[in-house]
Amino acid sequence: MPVRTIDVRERVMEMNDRLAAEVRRRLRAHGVPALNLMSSPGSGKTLLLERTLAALAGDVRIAVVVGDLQTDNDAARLARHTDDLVQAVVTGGACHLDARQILAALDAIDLARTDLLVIENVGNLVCPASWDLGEDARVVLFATTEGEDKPSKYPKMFRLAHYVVMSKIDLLPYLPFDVERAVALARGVNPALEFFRTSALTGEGMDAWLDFVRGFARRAAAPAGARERVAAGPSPAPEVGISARSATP
Ligand SMILES: Nc1nc2c(ncn2[C@@H]2O[C@H](COP(=O)(O)OP(=O)(O)OP(=O)(O)O)[C@@H](O)[C@H]2O)c(=O)[nH]1
Ligand SMILES: [Mg+2]
Repeated sequence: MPVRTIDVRERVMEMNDRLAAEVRRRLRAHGVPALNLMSSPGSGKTLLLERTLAALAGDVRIAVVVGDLQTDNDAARLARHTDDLVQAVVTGGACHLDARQILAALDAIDLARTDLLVIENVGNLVCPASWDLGEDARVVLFATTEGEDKPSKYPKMFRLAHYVVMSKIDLLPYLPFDVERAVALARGVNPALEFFRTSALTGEGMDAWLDFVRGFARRAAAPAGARERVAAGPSPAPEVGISARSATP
């Protein structure tokens, strides 16, 4: 009997691409841009988001979808800082969010009164890179506690990102972390990357990040033609409309 081989992974990724396109279509229909926040576990995604929600309350209406392996701890932390919706996705062990989960979360979000969607992905520097969620731009947090070499060790995450938030800079006096080398290694992987340097704890560098978030929400709400050009921010996005299939590890 002939053996038929089915590339399951390929099909799963194709399906994700289709669902991500649907997420993108729905968000664009409402002029809502989306950021996908990714990093290793504990790099500071939730604290950065907590501070961002608190600082921009009453200014930018931010809806949040947050993925967690097992708990809704992060969703509970974030919900304390916003009246807008925080949608928790417990992935049950999966190491990344996928577009189907974002699409389901959108059903519970009032997009007509949302200026910006921020997705906090599952803490992982590998899996989330391969999954297009329908975002306009990808932000990777890169904590000073992680060592400068992370862009070289996990190049795909940095290659497909648009922005890097170098987090926990308040710890620099205590760490053998060379910021310039870290930036150079990241730019070696992706020369188009733009950097922020923040401490969500002390507030250092947060103004530039908050200006960016404010601007990202506003510019992307511009009329369709302009939106296409600006949704990914001030610099040309390396790969807008990231294809999950072309991004397999
Ligand atoms: N010193 C310092 N600590 C920080 C900073 N940002 C976050 N932290 C701390 O780092 C730890 C992890 O922060 P989280 O915001 O939970 O990190 P996360 O990336 O959301 O973690 P996961 O969702 O588990 O992947 C917490 O104890 C934070 O208080 C910072 O700028 N400086
Ligand atoms: Mg978190």
